[in-house]
Amino acid sequence: WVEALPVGNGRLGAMIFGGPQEEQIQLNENTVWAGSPYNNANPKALKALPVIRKLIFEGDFEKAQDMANKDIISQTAQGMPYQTVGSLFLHFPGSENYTNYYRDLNLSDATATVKYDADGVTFKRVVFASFPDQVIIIRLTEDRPGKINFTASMKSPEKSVVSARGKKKLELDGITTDHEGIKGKVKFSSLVKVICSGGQTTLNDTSLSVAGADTATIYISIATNFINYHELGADQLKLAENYLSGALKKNYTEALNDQIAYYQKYFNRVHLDLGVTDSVKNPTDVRINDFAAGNDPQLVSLYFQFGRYLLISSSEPGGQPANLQGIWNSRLYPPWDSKYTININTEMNYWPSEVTNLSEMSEPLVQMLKELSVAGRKTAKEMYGAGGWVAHHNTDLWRMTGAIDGAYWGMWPCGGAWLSQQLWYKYIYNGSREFLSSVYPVLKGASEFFNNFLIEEPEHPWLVVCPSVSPENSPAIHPKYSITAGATIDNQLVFDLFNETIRAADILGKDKNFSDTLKSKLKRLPPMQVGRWGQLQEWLHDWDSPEDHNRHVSHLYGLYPSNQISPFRTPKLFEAAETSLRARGDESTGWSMGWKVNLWARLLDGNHAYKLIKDQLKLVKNLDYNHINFGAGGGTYPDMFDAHPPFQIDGNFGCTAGIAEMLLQSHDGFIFILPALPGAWPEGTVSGLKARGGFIVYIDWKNGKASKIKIKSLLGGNCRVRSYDKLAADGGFKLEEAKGENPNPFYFVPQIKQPLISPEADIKPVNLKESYLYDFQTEAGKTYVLTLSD
Ligand code: FUC
Repeated sequence: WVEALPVGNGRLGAMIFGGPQEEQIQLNENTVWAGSPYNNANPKALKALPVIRKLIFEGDFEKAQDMANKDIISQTAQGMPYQTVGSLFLHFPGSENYTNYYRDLNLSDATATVKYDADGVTFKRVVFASFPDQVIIIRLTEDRPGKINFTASMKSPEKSVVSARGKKKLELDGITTDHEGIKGKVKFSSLVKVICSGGQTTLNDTSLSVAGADTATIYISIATNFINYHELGADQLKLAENYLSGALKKNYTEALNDQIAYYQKYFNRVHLDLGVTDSVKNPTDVRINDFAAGNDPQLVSLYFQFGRYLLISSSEPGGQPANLQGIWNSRLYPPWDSKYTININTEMNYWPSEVTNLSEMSEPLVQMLKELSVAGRKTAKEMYGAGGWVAHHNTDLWRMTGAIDGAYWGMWPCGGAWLSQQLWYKYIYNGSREFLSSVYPVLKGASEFFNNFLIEEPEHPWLVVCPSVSPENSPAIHPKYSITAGATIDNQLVFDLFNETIRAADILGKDKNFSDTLKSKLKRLPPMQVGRWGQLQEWLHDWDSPEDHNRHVSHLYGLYPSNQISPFRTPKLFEAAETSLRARGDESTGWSMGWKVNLWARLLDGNHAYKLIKDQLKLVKNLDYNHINFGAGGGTYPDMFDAHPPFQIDGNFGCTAGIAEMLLQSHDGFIFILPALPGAWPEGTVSGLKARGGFIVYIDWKNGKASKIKIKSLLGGNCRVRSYDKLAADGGFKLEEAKGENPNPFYFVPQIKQPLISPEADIKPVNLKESYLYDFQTEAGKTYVLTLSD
């Protein structure tokens, strides 16, 4: 399965195995999940809350965690799995002795091709998932007429029935499974229709055969009875028929051209060229295997574009957000249910969305946030007696918002705070007041929850999130107990959330009193602290161990994706973050390494970021799902899917975002050109990356120096640029040395309180490479050119 190639249109996904004798097309539809509408709040939480808080403040973590396990963690369902529809099989008789076998996935037009010769004939299959027509299309051709012979059948591990006779097509009808006491009620229908030129089609009871055709076009349509997260009842068969009859109105070429045009509108926005060597002639798995020791910069640009391809293919407006496996899953019980883990993984899926110019693709996440803000409002009230809305560390198709999986992992009420960051990113990259106004209630609701939930801890006293955890980690002094108060990531998340809500309210002219309340609470949040070995503290107390190699690096949220830690504004925290990251180590699970590419890019260390890319682009040779050690360290499968292991898509997305972050940053009050370029990429071109404030950037570099920069302004306003190289304006505009704060309203850099430094901490001064900072005024729609000055 991890050698098969993925296609998708956000709603439908298919994995193409590409066998000459037997083709398997494994199918997914993004609402095929076990269970049915439910929520899983634990009503005992309300009474237990003050007791658990008291235990935590007294340092009795064991009792506090035991109690949270019973009274806060859900005692009902722990999340539903995302499930496969099943597979379409095409059996080709006479293809046993094939030669010249070839298959590919073409990222430039989103088609997958299989070719081979058999019996003196060249056979070809092209597969794509059409967004405009909402079906998957397979085209079979050969170079000698009348040679296409095959039998099509379907199989599903779900409770299902396949029928064909009398229907003029294959039909698979199924229903998803019950899970943890929640009845499986998602009904789905998949229809397979074959249109041939020449030859004969025969329908049997459960299969369909084609003999002697010149060409065959196979349409796969899938629909479910899902209406929304709290409602089922749509007519899946009718919907599937509608998709199919709509698609059949076009001929194959029209359908292909429409899909390519749709796809390329997004995909072609960004080009990345890091150079090409002879390695590109090798198959992809060989290239991945050779990457670390070889010279194959094109594999990095390919991996980068594969990430963009995956986002376009797995997250389309109107569909569900990309889950742990995007939309591709062959199982009924995939790892971690292939659901939404929102203490890092779902957020990471969307890290490339703004910077790689695919803002539209986060629409499903925005929709999910709107739904969570409704489902989570009930949970906030029921569990914590708080206003606003809450989500814990996981959710699923049904937008469950209770705490799951045991308090060690699940006692984290900050999923909503982290996910909501995407709303703010969308605003500051694209500048739409209308968008901000449409999501303001979600942002405000997330803040309302913390406004109620924050509690004063007895020591300092600061306002903290309690009970909580620093995701999936515990201090060395009590390794069995993660439960805590005031974990650094929580402080950072609430800090961002409050600042953004205040700012949004101000822009929209709303909620002055509420903003004032948030402002006064902001001042009482714990500051980031530097601990005894110079590290950024993960917890409120100096508990970090330099031996801790946990894959989660939650406290570094402040460095990336957030902008609270900066070499220019908070140099001590910047040093401390580096100390923490270095101690955590490089090699880890896939997503952890993806995160670290971004973190080293933010630390302005391109060579270290590149080292992590090398760790990530290591070929995974163990493809045996049944014998995988889930914690054994990541890498890349032959089809370029990221290995947690097993496959988890966040690593692909995290690393894609990281590659962009090495070439362009815009979080620190300016656009930083080539902030973390590694020695391995002395020359190259990148075009179409997006910066905050609505700037589209083109960079050409040679000998490690930016030689030409073009910046297109979408919104107008001041453009501030930082570069290691001295620049000059090319054209009639004035480039000035920048001073003071950037007046561009989208370059919002919140003020951070001075960090608390432990007396033993040894902080080296930040040693920054010299750089230049410029300002110039832009007009919306205009492009500005900067060149290297001598
Ligand atoms: C958390 C992580 C795992 C994995 C899972 C989906 O439990 O710690 O590494 O990503 O989510």
